[in-house]
Amino acid sequence: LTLENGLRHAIERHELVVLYQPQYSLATGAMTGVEALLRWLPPGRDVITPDVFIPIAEDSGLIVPIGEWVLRTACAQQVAWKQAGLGSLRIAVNLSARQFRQAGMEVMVAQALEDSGCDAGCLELEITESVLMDRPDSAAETLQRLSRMGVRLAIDDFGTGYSSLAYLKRFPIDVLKIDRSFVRDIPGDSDDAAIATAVTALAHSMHMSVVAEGVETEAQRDFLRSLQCDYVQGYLYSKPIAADAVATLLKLAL
Ligand code: G
Ligand code: G
Ligand code: MN
Ligand code: NA
Repeated sequence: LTLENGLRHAIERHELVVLYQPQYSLATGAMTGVEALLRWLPPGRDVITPDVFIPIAEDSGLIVPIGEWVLRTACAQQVAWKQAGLGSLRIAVNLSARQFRQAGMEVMVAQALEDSGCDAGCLELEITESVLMDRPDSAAETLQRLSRMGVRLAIDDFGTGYSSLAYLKRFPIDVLKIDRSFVRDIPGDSDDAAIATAVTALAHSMHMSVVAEGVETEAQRDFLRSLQCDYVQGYLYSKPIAADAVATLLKLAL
């Protein structure tokens, strides 16, 4: 209850911070995008990570205004980097179940894009398999509306949830994110190597891109490159960092 009450005022008290984890193209080595990752900094306390407060935000419904704030913040940041001459990065934003199911959520997304001036094609929304599988018919309709707006759709933590491969055919998904639990032990673990190989091949054969998460070693990166995995993110490249630190990295690469 204490956390919930604190969270209730976190936006207006400026206690929420969006960090950005860079994503790199394995083909070119360039930073092509970032994933927006929320942090909560209550006064006089250590930072609280989303694993702790997202479930509270979800249960209380606070995820709806918080999620909208994250989306608007990330879209505004995308435009700020572009206007600073740092290029047009793709921004990936996580959507929780309740947010995704909120009636008219695609109208909220459209408004956030319009108000910020961010191109729809630069926004990628990350959804987990369980969110899609719970009510597949209404999920399909929401995804179709978002897709028609030009927003890219990614499945987060791919392979870890309950899912059916049939939904990949049915839903307009653009990106599969290989969960870091499958990346951790590649290339040594033959099962994980087989899963990473199969997910990449499946994605490409269905005209989707692949992002590998949790890349921490050069051996993991080299193996993913050999699979022609498209994008990587992880501590080998960068942990989630503040927007100005992203700008610094982009300037170094100019
Ligand atoms: O950044 P970190 O590794 O601590 O994130 C932990 C989890 O919190 C991840 O599963 C991530 O998807 C989720 N998360 C981070 N930021 C957001 C957000 O803005 N909205 C939602 N719904 N989930 C988030
Ligand atoms: O579930 P989702 O993929 O949205 O969560 C991303 C989470 O993974 C974030 O909390 C982020 O801090 C964390 N993360 C990002 N890169 C790495 C990594 O290389 N190793 C580990 N262990 N965690 C990572
Ligand atoms: Mn994610
Ligand atoms: Na993930």
